[in-house]
Amino acid sequence: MKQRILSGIQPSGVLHIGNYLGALKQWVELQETYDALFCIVDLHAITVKQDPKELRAKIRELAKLYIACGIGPKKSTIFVQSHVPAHTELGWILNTITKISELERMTQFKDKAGKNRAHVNAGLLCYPTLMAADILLYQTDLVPVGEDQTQHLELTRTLAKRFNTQFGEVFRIPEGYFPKAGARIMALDDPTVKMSKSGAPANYLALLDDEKTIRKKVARAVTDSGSEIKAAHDKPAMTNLLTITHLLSGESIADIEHRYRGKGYRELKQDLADRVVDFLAPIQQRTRNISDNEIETLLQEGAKRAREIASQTLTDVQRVLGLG
Ligand code: ATP
Ligand code: LTN
Repeated sequence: MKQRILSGIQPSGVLHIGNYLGALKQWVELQETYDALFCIVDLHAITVKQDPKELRAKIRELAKLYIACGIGPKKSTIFVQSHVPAHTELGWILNTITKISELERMTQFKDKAGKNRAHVNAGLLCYPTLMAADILLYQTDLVPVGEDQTQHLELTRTLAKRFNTQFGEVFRIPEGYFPKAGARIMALDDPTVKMSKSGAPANYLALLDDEKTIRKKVARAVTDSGSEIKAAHDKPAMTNLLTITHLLSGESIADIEHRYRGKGYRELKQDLADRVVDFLAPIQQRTRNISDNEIETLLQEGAKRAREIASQTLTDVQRVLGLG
């Protein structure tokens, strides 16, 4: 039996190169050796306000992007979270063994909720228990995600162990899988914060940005003081641009630094823009070539397989709890 991986991305905002390098790139590699499930986590996306029409379109667009980036519809199962009701049911059950203090401690919650907690919706607080349900329903071995998800994954493991201890061994304890480089791509306009879908357009390179936009964004990316092209702690902007170059080219950072010795930021940026444009062109082409019908069929089939696996775990959960 193959081991299983599962991961998900929210259909909110636009997919960016950080999502690709931090998560999707690993999914494409791991699907070759694992039983792979990739989810479009729409119920997570509605923890912030979404326009219904736009959300529907974003869900389909994200499914197309998964495939365009290399997820094989025959190799992997692609599905929409809300098409499998077991996620919300297990999410609810996990809420009952989760402490409010554990949820309030999550940095993603603290970042998104801000200071004025009284008006924050409860879904934002319970976001991690739904994510834990996504993972645990499928008896997942490995969860390939970016570094920002470390804390959520640790909570998932804690809840799985807690449940198993209190009610009996139902859940497999999942491990996180983080890329060696690229687990935290930084924003172009501020290299001290992570590149984010919900940020301002200048902060990210979207997978669907056109050539002109990419060139403009890369040219305007913040740089460090000084002029040396070198990855270092006190050079967060250069480290970020060099990391992206390294991941798109396969060339080591040391070799890239060597190649740019005596050259300026402008040259590095121009080359990087060329590389990003060349990398994204086929992805954009493939996205356009996938029809809406193909996606509908694929998502229906994906949901069917996901429901089958999820219902087995949910039945076990209900049984040990005295439900059902
Ligand atoms: P938002 O800013 O709206 O929270 P996001 O850009 O963080 O969105 P998600 O849907 O939350 O995107 O994340 C999808 C996947 O991409 C996750 O595995 C996450 O860890 C990864 N990821 C997100 N941002 C980055 C980043 N800057 N660098 C590396 N990986 C990232
Ligand atoms: N919380 C994640 C998205 C997410 C996820 C998951 C990732 C929801 N469910 C299950 C891996 C496995 C995020 O915000 N990036």
